[in-house]
Amino acid sequence: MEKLNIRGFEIYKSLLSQEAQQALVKAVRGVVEVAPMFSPMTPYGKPMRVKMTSAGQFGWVSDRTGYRYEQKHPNGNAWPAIPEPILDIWNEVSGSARAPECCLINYYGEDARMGMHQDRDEGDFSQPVVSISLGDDGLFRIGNLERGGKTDSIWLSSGDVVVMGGDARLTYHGVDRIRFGSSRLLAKGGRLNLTLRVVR
Ligand SMILES: O=C(O)CCC(=O)C(=O)O
Ligand SMILES: [Mn+2]
Repeated sequence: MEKLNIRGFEIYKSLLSQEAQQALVKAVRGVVEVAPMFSPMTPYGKPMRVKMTSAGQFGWVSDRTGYRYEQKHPNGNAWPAIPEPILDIWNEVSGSARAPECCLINYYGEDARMGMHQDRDEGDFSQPVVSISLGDDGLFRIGNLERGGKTDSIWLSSGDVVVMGGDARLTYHGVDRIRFGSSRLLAKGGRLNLTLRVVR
């Protein structure tokens, strides 16, 4: 394990063992059985390139009316609880006394990416966002508190964990591309990213 700090984001390289990563994949599979992945529409009318679902009291959804947290999956079911092995990571690295209320699960297939954005749909920006990477490597870009300007990029690999908090809580970030097939954790390839968030 190596801990880096890039623009205030704390990056724990290789925090999770292979066994821990496998346990997380199993936990995600359990979530997806109840709350299937879907391809959200952006408010601008373009489908997102990532597929997503959530666990927890709230799930993050996007459609023509905007981005927001909802207490139900688009299929009408409540989101499943956040699995214990995922909560354990929050407890280890977040430094927060609160519990996460959402675990957003993003799946990146071969051509998926995520544009530069801030995570700003939550009610308390003193609470960090904790991000867990599984599967293929993803090129993560870290910018500034305002759009534009210089950026730094780092490859996030399976088992890496990033804490986006403190003064960097509203820093712009995104994923430019993935290295499809770089990991054998997921049988069909691709990258899973889990982000834990306190919503209220
Ligand atoms: O996939 C990642 O590493 C970042 C995901 C992200 O920024 C988000 O879901 O808001
Ligand atoms: Mn984000």
